[in-house]
Amino acid sequence: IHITTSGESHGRAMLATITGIPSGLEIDLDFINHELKLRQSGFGRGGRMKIETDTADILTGVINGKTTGSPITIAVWNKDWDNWKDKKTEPILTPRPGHADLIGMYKYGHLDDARKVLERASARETAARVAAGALVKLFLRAFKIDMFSHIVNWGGITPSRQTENLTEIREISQNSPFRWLGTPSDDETLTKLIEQAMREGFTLGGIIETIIYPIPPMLGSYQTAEQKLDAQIAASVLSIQAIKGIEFGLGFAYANRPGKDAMDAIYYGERGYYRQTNYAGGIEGGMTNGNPVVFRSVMKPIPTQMSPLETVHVQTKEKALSVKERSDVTAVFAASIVIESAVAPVIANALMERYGSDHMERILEAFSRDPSLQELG
Ligand code: EPS
Repeated sequence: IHITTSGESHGRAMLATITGIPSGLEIDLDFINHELKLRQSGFGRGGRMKIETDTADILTGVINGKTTGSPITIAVWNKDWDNWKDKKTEPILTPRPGHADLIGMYKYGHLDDARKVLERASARETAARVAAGALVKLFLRAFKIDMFSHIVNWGGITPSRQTENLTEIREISQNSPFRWLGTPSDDETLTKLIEQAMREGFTLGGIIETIIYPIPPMLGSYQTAEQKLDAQIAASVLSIQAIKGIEFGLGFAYANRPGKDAMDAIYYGERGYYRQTNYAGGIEGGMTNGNPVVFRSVMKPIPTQMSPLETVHVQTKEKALSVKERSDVTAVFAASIVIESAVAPVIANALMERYGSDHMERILEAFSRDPSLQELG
């Protein structure tokens, strides 16, 4: 599966072209649209989210509700296009720190206006990624592979409720307005912080934990650098706007432990091999080991600030303040959906490498015949 997106934030549409989806996959459009809706959710989004109601318009590759094996094109039409198509915009000559503006202007020869850079660099692009990623999630669902994310740090606030129980984490976080384990009092603290950010013109980032479970073992490989599943997941997550880091399992906390307390001891019982811990975050040697795949991604605060930052006017080279653009105050909730969408094709590709890639029925059949799946638990 390969996904390419195209489109500008205020252009006609955000598009995704998806190649490599096998034939015979049933398309659940409601699911895709629900994912798009989730991407638009969360307290702290900007005015644009009031304009858009993102939905997926599948233009190619699906006939009678099923994929044909041909390239799929999805359009998410920008409603805001109507407001922008005849708009005369002032050139942007004061690049925003933290954004692609300055380097993009030089790289692509847009020294007359950063708008040509920011229209594409904008996180609006993630609408197309989520449409495509949701379709890939449907593929994963056919193999009972599931994933969800929850926020473990939002603007420096960590939810006071903690649990290791995945069912509990899922239930609480997926029903929380902040997609976290926060108590009502945590929700209130965070609401106040976001309101303060709105008032004072600053932005907020956070940390998102993603859990992929159930997930079969043996996805990925230690054979080559490209096949290592953790490396592929990291690459996909780091390709998302504003994501600056990722850690698997114990992650950076590995540094504080002796090796004897940092590996997941192996046991064998009635249901095959099992572990009592999951420090590895479900991946050993670049391969899934059957335990939940767990990783955390950090999102920096959105660089567009309503309280402008110091910058330089690219023509006069004089000190200036960065341009104020309508934006979100915080989009950590949205990022959690985007992360899942970015990772879904990585998992799907690893699965198809093992079980085939042409036709759903044949892939499902090869999957159900794999004898080692039982042993590995
Ligand atoms: C976004 C739409 C954009 C931004 C945001 C993401 O809408 P507009 O530019 O029209 O306000 O709100 O983009 C950014 C945060 C960014 O840094 O570019 C969306 O649909 O997610």
